[in-house]
Amino acid sequence: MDINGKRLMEHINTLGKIGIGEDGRRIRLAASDTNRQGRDQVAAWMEEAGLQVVVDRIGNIFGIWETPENKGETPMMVGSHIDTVINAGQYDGCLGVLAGIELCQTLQEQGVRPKHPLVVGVFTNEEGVRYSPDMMGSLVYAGGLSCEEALASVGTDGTILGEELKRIGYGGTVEPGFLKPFAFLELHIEQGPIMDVEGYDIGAVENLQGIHWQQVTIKGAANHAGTTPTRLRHDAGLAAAKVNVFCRQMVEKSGGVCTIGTMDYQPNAVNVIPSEAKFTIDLRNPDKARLDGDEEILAAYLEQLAQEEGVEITAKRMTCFDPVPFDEGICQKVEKAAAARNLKCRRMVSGAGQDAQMMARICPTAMIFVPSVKGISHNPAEYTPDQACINGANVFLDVVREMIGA
Ligand code: HGY
Ligand code: MN
Ligand code: MN
Repeated sequence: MDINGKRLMEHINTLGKIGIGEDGRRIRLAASDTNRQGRDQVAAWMEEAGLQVVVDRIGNIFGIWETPENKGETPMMVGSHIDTVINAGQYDGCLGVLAGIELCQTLQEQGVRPKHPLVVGVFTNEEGVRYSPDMMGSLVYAGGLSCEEALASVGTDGTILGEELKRIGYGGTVEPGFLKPFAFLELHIEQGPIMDVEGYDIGAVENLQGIHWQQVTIKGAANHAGTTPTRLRHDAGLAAAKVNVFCRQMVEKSGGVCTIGTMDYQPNAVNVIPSEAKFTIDLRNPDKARLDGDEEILAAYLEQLAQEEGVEITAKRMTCFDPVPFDEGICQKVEKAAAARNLKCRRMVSGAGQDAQMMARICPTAMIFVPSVKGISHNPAEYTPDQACINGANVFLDVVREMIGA
């Protein structure tokens, strides 16, 4: 049995068009108007596939396929996210959601009556670009963050998530966690270069690296760019640049990765020494001890730097997620299904944060990766060939069929 590859790719390409602005950038930030358009489209496809659509209080959407024969049995859940970063690709998250709906459609068309219900989840704010932390909807669902706290989170634009969800019509009533699945499986693009470079079709994802986000504020002294001698400067911008270079040298030793993806200078004028630099540090490592070690090394460096540059440095924790091991049994099912289809499969570690890492808190969980060409992601050049998406969705179908007794 195969999924309907043509239909899946049509859905991916249609959803991919939603949220492209005049400047050609694809942006569907959590709870924004373009996110609503994407949500409406996915909910419509869920209804077309005969799924019961339910929205919980943090705006997670669930498409439930239950039959008279399996009603009341514990469900399996699949799914991912459709919110994006800024100037995003079209496969990140969307493949997992749309392939989940495709599985339900294919199984129904083939007259299959599974022993367990199948639920397709679309989690709110996986990217964490507008509201922090990332993987928020699945974290709340898994009980790792209170719904009230999440709804009260303030966005980078000063909006309140709960109000935005209501405004776009996705402030649901059902309590997050209302369904306890016996397993969760997420199909996702690798977003890194390994599978493409090494020529693998399928990744059986066995764990996911730890992620620490923090916001750092450096306060120096604004002064004239021309008249202030170097030795008398308290340049917040220079200090921020030193932090970036230090972090790169630090992670080269620890085998982690570090990204300073946002930077806000004040007063941000060409001829004024920056009085303030506010930025985020995204630190990741598959090894918890090394990740925690880097955090300590960085904290000590910030203290030393404040002395050296005569600036004030404060750091505020945004997220702290440990590495997550996935379910060995499900990984073996993925490998077996790939082999049966003569697809080259290898074990993978997820470099990216995923909704699956949160669902692993409440049930046996794993992921299936498909290659990203040149490893490009969080970038409009993100690309996975149609056949690679279809291969992944077919392996996804085989594993889910085995697990729900279809
Ligand atoms: O940050 C991440 O790794 C994910 O894309 N939210
Ligand atoms: Mn993703
Ligand atoms: Mn992403």
